[in-house]
Amino acid sequence: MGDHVLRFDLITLFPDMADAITRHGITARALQRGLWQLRCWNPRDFTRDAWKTVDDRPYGGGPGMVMLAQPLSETIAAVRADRLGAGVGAAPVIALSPQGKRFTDARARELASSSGAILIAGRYEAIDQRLLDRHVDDEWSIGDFVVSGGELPAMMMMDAAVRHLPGALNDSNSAEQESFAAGILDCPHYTRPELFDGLSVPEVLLSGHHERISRWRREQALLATLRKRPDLLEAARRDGRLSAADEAFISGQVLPH
Ligand code: 9WO
Repeated sequence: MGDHVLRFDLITLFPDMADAITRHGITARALQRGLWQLRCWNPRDFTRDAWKTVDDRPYGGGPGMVMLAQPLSETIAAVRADRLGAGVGAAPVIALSPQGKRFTDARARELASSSGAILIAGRYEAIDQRLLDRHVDDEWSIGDFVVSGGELPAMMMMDAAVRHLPGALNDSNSAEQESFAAGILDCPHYTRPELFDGLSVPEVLLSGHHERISRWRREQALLATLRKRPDLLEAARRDGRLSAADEAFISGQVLPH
């Protein structure tokens, strides 16, 4: 680990969709700085018929179309050869599917410190099972819902990973300060003006008293976690990530029923 570039290979019928992360914001800047790489591969370029067919009707009948195994298989072979030629490390083939393992911030961090992944973004109703059986190492899900294709889930995973690369964010350690790194939720944030729509900025944030501000932020984060995600607070307690001061503050809180 450490001695490699983070490279993603995205297999998709809609490579232009990757513009969402290659042309905008933090992920685009990190790409320009050479912190990570993305190559898109279109299975349509690996078809063998004059019509460039990438899908066909399902055996056994039923609605929708199924992605052909052959164009995907040859795309994966081309990706592997290209990665080898580029001298980047081998990478697992991952399909995006609601049946997969849940993608978490912990997985995003692991991904960021790896050689990357070959991501298969399916379209239509499904991918031929034999392609999955032969070539896919893992299936990952971003949640229990169905979307029209694997591209958006793949991009969310890449974005989440890239944010963890050293130097990707302006503030050197802001990824580590973010809610899920600490395992509890974020505190509220405020900017100008001091009064908006009858609501004031909490006095403590205007005090200039850094110790009080830190304590307030920690307490607000604990409070938000207690109210919105008690499961995360329980996990933090179990892992010994709550101080005596944290526990004292939590004990003083009364939950609304
Ligand atoms: C597998 C699967 C299993 C149960 C129900 C739906 C399923 N879709 C797939 C699959 O591989 N789908 C391909 C990608 C083709 C159809 C659109 N695809 C997709 C991926 N829809 N939703 C996702 C997805 C991916 C990651 N996290 C949430 C949803």
